[in-house]
Amino acid sequence: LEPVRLVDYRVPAFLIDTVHLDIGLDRTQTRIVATLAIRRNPASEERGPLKLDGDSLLFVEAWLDGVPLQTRDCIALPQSFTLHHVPEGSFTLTIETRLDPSANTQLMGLYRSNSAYCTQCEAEGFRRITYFLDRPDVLSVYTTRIEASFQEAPALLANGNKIEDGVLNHGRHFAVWHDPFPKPSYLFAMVAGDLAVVRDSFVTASGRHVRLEIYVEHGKESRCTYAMDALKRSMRWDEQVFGREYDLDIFMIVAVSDFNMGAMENKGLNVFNDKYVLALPETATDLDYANIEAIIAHEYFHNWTGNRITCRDWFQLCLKEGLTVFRDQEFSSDQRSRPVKRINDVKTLRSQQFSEDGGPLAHPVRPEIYNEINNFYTATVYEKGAEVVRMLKTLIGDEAFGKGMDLYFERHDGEAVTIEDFIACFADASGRDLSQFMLWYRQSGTPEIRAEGVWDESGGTYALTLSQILPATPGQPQKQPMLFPIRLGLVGVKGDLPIRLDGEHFDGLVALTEPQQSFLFSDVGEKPVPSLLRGFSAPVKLAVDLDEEALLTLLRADSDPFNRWQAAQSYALKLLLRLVKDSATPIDPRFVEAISGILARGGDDPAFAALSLALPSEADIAREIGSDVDPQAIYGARTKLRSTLGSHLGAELLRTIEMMSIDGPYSPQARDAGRRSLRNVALELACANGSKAALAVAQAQFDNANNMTDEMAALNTLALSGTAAGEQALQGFRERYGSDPLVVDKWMSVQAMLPHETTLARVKDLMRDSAFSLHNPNRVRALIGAFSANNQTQFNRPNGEGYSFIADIILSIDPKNPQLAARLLVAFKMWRSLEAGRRALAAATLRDIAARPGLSRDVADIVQRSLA
Ligand code: HT7
Ligand code: ZN
Repeated sequence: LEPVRLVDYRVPAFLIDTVHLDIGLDRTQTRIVATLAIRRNPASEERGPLKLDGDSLLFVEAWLDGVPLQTRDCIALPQSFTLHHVPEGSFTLTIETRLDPSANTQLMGLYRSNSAYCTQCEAEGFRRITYFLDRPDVLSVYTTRIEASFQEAPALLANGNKIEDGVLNHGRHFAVWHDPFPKPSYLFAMVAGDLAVVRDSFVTASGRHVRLEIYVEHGKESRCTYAMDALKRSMRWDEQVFGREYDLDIFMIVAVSDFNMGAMENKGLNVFNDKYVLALPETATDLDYANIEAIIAHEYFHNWTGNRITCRDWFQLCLKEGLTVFRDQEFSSDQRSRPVKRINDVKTLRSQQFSEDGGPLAHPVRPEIYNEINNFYTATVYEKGAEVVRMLKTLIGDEAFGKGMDLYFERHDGEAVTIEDFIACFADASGRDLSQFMLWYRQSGTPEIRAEGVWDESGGTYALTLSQILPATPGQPQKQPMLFPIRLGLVGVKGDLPIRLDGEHFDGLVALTEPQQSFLFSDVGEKPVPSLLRGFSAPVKLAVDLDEEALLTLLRADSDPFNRWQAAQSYALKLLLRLVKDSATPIDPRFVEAISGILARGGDDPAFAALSLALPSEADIAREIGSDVDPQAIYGARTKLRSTLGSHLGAELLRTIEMMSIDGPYSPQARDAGRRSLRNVALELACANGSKAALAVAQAQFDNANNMTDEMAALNTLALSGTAAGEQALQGFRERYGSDPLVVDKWMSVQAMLPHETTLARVKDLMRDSAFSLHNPNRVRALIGAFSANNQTQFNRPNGEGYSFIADIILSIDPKNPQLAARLLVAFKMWRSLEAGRRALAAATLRDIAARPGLSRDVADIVQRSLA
């Protein structure tokens, strides 16, 4: 593999000012004629030939300023096009290529999904459509003419505004779209097909009328209501909170069923995985609704953070992704409950990103080297990237952050920029030196913050010492001390103590910049419990020795909701770690009492109570243990604790289930979703000891639910029970929803995640189900991905069967869809932390994959880094 390095970045030797694409659609013989207005880049010193990128292209013919090129003038290969003698000044180069969209199984470039044609160009898919300078710092104005059979594709869509359409001979028709905003090729999109459309409109703050259109398969129109509503709320929120208005006359979303990721922010024409558009109460869960809201917002917000201001090169991916995740998190926090959203985001960060950062695939938020860019759409770039933006806001304050964002939009609109350009706006807006902060973009690994406090009763002071430990990560054995915003307070029995720092009013925030630093708090009249890292103010592991009593104080009296939740988690984790070591450890009655207290107060904030009741996951426990992990022992410990809670709190759990029931029609709003989440966490705990009464409640819920959230929760609980009723419920569900792929996906996932000995055989059986296909990423992720990423005991079966099963699937998917195969392989990211037997089997499996000839670059890159 030939790596690409940040240090090798050079400005492009040529610029392409305009692109005219003429696309003649045909299932197997699509004709592309691209006319590019090209000139040398005055900022470049290179004087050589023009070399355009290509990927598996079939060249037909080329013209220079309208004159056909001869074979001696240029070389056209599948992977590149070179023009030897470049004219002075501007010139037009026209190139014709042929494509077979129906043979495109990679889902990059122009491909077919169901009966529609669609494109995916990020990161390097445009070069699979035509030869181009396929890099994000080449910005061009695009005009796209699409021609197709009217019967096959009545809808012809591309970026920008439609400027012309018309009917042609032989049942064909055409449309011409013009996008006035210069953009990189990765934001190009075209869709054509026989699709239904749902229309609405939006009036911007300055009074401009924007047409809104969502395109879906016929018959799915009624499932778009929530997505359309989320879109309008996103548009308004971006105006109100970031001062950003939409800029074209039309905004379109197309839902397709074959898609490698969640969605794509193409200018004016977002393409979505249909899973993140389609929702009805009877087909989508509360989580689906929340995801739809967040992803619709995320892609819409890219219009400014990503499209109007884009990345100079792919190393800067977090410039658009980290910032846009931060923006979508803020949006969801404003639409729903801020503390609940924060807790959920931190749960995701810890489970996805901390595990990545602690293993062989660790990389900085802004990587400096890559083999395959598609493998860098990671939790580190997205989720840790968002945390870095959040820390920036915490450090410089809301006002300076707002000014910095305004400056960014003002200074860089229409440009392709770097993280340095972004951070300079905040340094200028705040007057702060942010050079140490930049290390967050350069140093990989999850820092550990150790905290020790000493209370001096006689002087009423509390000395807090914080130190930072920066673990070695691949390619980074040594690190420089980083800057951490640490929000904190000191908590007494009745709540936060009004303390001072160095004799001054304390605003709740300290900055840790040295390897070790001490802070002296005064006015501390009672023995305090430190509440550190409030709101999870930095993406770190916090090591602080708090005993059970201290955790109970935080649980009861901390003013910070995040740390109240964290106290419950830390308490449970302590208990679980002891149980993993010794399964005979008795369950601490104070913990059971604390859980009972959470249940009793559950009605005050059900969503928060649900989060506090949910025990740390098996993966959370594994991460905490860190090495020589035995997934079966973890499962045993967690099962014992759940079952004990179920036995001790049975009556209270049943009461909560009853209290949280909702009369009336389903609403996806946070209030009702919170009640359902508490009810369903309680249901799961109540059934954990096999209680007949609780299982009967689950059965009734399964039979009578008026929404998919409750139905799925009941199905999951029944299936987990391993009873005949569970099997019957699974069968009944399949019969009820057999023709709805997105619902059948849920049914597959529930079964793939069962921690039962029989699950691997069940998954193999399900692969033979008529609804399953190895060609569709959603189906693969629902069954195979759920098994490898979310079934700790069965994927990590002690005899290695889980590993070899997944390896075989990866190898069979790789030739068709390398991106999908590479993502499945990431399931092995924690292999080094397993106990010796499983570790050896996982390593052997990875070595076996690595030795196969003809691996894609995507899979070869992940497997090599995993083994390094
Ligand atoms: N910016 C989008 C990334 C994306 C993508 C990347 C590689 C291959 C396929 C892809 N589909 C979408 C999604 C986003 O972050 O908004
Ligand atoms: Zn994004």
